Amino acid sequence: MRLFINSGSPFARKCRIIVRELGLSTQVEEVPTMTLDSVPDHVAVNPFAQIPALATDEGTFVDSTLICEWLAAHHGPYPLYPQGEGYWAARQLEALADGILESAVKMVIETRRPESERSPSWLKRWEEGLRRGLTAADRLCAIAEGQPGLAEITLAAAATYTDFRFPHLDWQADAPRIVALRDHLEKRQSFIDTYPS
Ligand SMILES: N[C@@H](CCC(=O)N[C@@H](CS)C(=O)NCC(=O)O)C(=O)O
Repeated sequence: MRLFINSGSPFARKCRIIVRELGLSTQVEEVPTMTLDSVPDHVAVNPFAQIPALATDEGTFVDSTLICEWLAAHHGPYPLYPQGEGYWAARQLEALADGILESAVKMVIETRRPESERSPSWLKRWEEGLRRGLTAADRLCAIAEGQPGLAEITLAAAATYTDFRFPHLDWQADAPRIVALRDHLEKRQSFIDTYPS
């Protein structure tokens, strides 16, 4: 299998963590990819020239959550979500965590534009959304022992990515449970191996 990634991408990191938690590192070749180059090999797998993208003998997949679900279904079992009672709360937490990531990634893209093309009002809107997302996710967040679910993985990756790109945001006092979850999960080998750079 080939997984198109880059070492900073938090969406790719979700998949890279699942690959490691599943013990699939030797079966998944990580292909470092410059998305803006729209390399034909990459675009053939992801028409949007985004990462992550997964090529397998059974087909190609875009979208980090779908890729994690496919890997867990075909190379698991892996407890991506709790069964029963906790399922919808976990999916809601995951959606909030993905929303935090989307806000942060949009801010990164905007700050990379030439200054004359940047929109301070959109940057402000995305930063406000990111802050509200962290506060909302903090209310649902808890630490569980054992292999982490996809909601917890995504939220911890979102917290680390926010600090990696925007160390000045100073959000931690508003989301202490997320800080504790992040500090707990970043000690796992799968997280250490994929720390953004
Ligand atoms: N919903 C997608 C989002 C993927 C995404 O936004 N990837 C970013 C990198 S973190 C990307 O490829 N950006 C380059 C671009 O959009 O051109 C997922 O979950 O995989």
